Amino acid sequence: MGKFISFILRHEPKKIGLNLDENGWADVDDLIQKSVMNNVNFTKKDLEEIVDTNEKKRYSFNEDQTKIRANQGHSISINMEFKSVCPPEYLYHGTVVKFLPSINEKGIQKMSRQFVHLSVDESTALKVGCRHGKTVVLTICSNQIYKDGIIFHCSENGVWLTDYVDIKCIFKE
Ligand code: HQG
Repeated sequence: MGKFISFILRHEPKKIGLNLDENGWADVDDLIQKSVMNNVNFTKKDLEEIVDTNEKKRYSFNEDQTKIRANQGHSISINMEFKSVCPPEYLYHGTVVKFLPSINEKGIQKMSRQFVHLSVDESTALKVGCRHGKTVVLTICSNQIYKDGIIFHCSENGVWLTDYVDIKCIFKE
């Protein structure tokens, strides 16, 4: 169910005929109804449990719990109204060995997502990277990038987001 919600709220709401507003919010009743019509059955209580217990805090309700959205990770174009924030000196990007030649040539790109995703610590980055294969954690000189005028955001669930990381900003010992 978590995977389904993630897919719908981040990538393909149209798959079940759901509309997200410009800030990524879906109407909770509409989401439940359209999911049921597509043979995915859950209740509002199930959604509340997912929002509360998801280990990465991937989703949030609005104040009166009539709307839900993913906190980050979108490939569809929505405006999360993220503020620009000063990042810590270093952030981490978990990737895999097979992507390194391309990253070394082109830098870290957002690929299919709205942003490049960066982690606050190495162990989180390791978990992100291992989804794709043999993991490598890259240390990013985030504060340096910020000083160069590049904007950073931090999502509700603590994932750092930016547009692009140039290879010169990947820390090498
Ligand atoms: C790589 C999960 C070749 C990049 C995670 C990554 C995260 C390049 C892959 C969130 C490249 C994209 C996002 C280049 C970047 N050449 N490969 N120039 N630049 N890449 O899944 O960061 O669990 O879109 O290193 O926890 O892995 O779903 O991004 O390996 O927070 O909540 O291209 O997804 O969140 O992969 O993960 P992804 P990501 P959830």
